[in-house]
Amino acid sequence: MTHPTDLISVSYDELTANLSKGKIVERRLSEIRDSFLNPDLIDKMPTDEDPIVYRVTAVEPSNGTGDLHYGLGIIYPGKVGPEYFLTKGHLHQARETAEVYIGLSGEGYMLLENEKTLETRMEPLGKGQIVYVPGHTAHRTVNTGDKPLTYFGVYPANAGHDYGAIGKRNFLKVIVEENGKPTLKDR
Ligand code: S6P
Ligand code: ZN
Repeated sequence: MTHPTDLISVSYDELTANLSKGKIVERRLSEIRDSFLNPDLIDKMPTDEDPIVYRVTAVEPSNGTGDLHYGLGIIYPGKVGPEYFLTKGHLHQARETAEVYIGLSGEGYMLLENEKTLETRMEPLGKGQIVYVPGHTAHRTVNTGDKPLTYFGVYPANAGHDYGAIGKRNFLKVIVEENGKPTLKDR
């Protein structure tokens, strides 16, 4: 398998998660309203704006067996009620595929939910932290700080995204601010 040489080397900025190349996906609050515990609170927010909650730039150099894709993400600071800004979250279409995340700047957590045991973990993801997401694990990233959270994630090229399974019922647990601290609670 030959790889396009223009994607062998890419530069990035750890504070903005901007990449010199890649496919950009932006998610605004209105698009992911059902990811939140209380979407009705969005309608009551004192602004007519529809802010960008997060942006991901993905680099997909090749799609052969053994190839890898990666992305840089930025989640802006913000909350809907007590719940911090978050990503939609997904399982991989190829359920057995794992992923490694590396925190680049800011403060946050990953919510990991095993689809078989339904066990949930809340793992720190900020600058200096690495999270291994095993296969069969729904994953969502949450910005619990007051600055953007940026991160790098690398995954097998065949992983794919399955938003449907988790989108239907959402994650079983939420990360909300309680007594000024990020806290894991039942939905
Ligand atoms: C891809 C990887 C990340 C997410 C990104 C946005 O496997 O896990 O690049 O795509 O964090 O989350 P989501 O749930 O909107 O894809
Ligand atoms: Zn993933």
